[in-house]
Amino acid sequence: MVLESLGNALRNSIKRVMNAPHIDSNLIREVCKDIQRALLQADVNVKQVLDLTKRIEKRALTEKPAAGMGSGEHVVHIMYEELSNLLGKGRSIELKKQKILMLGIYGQGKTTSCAKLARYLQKKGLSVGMVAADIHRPAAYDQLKQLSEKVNSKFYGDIHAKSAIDVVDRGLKELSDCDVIIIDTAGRHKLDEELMKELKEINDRVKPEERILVIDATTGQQAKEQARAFHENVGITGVILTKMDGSAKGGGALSAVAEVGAPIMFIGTGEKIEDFELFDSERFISRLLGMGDLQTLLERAKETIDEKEAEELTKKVMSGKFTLKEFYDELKNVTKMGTLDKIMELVPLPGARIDKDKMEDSQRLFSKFKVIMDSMTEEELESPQIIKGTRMARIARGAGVETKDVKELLRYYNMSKNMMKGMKNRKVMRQLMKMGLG
Ligand SMILES: Nc1nc2c(ncn2[C@@H]2O[C@H](COP(=O)(O)OP(=O)(O)OP(=O)(O)O)[C@@H](O)[C@H]2O)c(=O)[nH]1
Ligand SMILES: [Mg+2]
Repeated sequence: MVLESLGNALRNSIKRVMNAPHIDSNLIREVCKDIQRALLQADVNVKQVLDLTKRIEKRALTEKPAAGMGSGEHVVHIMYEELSNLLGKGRSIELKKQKILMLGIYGQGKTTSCAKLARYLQKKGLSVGMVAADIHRPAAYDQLKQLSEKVNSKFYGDIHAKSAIDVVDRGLKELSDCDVIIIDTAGRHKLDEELMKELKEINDRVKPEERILVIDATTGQQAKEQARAFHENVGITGVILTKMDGSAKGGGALSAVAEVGAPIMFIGTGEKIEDFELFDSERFISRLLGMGDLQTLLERAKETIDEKEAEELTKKVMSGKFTLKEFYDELKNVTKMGTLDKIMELVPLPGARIDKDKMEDSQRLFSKFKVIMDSMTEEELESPQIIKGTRMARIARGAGVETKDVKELLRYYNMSKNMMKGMKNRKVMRQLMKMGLG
């Protein structure tokens, strides 16, 4: 994976902190130096690295650990938070009628990402059309056209067009019945004034809700400057990080993301259309730093910090709000945190016994449920009772499963819902909330 060696180096720093008999300012300074070196080697921008490590050092030296947290855990938690700040929280794209402009320099994966995004939105129930506004490279038209056939989306392009603006104008008219229109643009270099001008014109004409910058994770230091140029010209609303499956250092792309301050929306993890994931910063950093200890630590930190939040959630669920969305969050947390066995000890979920072998089956089953829920619309997640007949068939098709699997998911959901309703013991409830079951 991209950022592999950065991850290794950071994991070593964590080990060092966690294994130290006691934490003093010398150790903190040394560890900050280690982190600095690791980030610089990974190609993260120098100024950002210095700012980041200075903040970690300052906080580690001055902030007191939360109650119940050891001083080693406290320092690691600060590291985690500061790295998260560098990457931002991420944001998922809204499922609504809109126009999306895709931009970025040459060969970053714009055209491929157009198709990946189209497929994602279609699975959510939106109709999508794509416009080939890259008129500078003749093959770009064919590439997008073929991809649109592959994902079954509408397409507009004109192989003989002389102006990108004309293509966009006509494309918007042709595809006006689509919910979402994705506009693929030509790859450009930030110094290419002509192409930047064209992009600004397209942006002024289309007034797209989203202007998504596509950044290849293998781009080095120059990624930051390029990202800034796009941001100054059109204002970036989100980022897709591509080629995360490679073995590049990746820090250049992270610097670019921090530079424009726009949230990462998706990551591309391969050349195939389905190699596309929603960006989840907590999961991403956990993966980078190694799960295990970190996950336990984060849960503990959450327990102390999120008491209030847990209280809110408890109220919400106690008042009967438990739609598929809450169920989804529950499954996400369960599978992410590996707390399934703990939950099983507390809640006898029917069909999933504490048996170790069965546990793996449950994990697999829950992963399948997540894929199925990814194929649902917001409306269906909010009001699962409307999922019948053709809706059910569409969801099953989108998720590549059979309708009986969708039915099984709904059965589990209903069981959980009844269980939640029946649960009157606040204490157990609170405990469950903390573990993410709600
Ligand atoms: N491994 C990997 N390859 C990718 C990914 N995304 C795109 N690619 C590959 O990167 C190459 C360039 O992708 P394109 O989508 O054509 O890039 P582009 O930004 O549209 O390129 P231009 O239009 O020439 O500027 C292709 O070979 C893609 O298959 C990814 O997430 N992982
Ligand atoms: Mg392209």
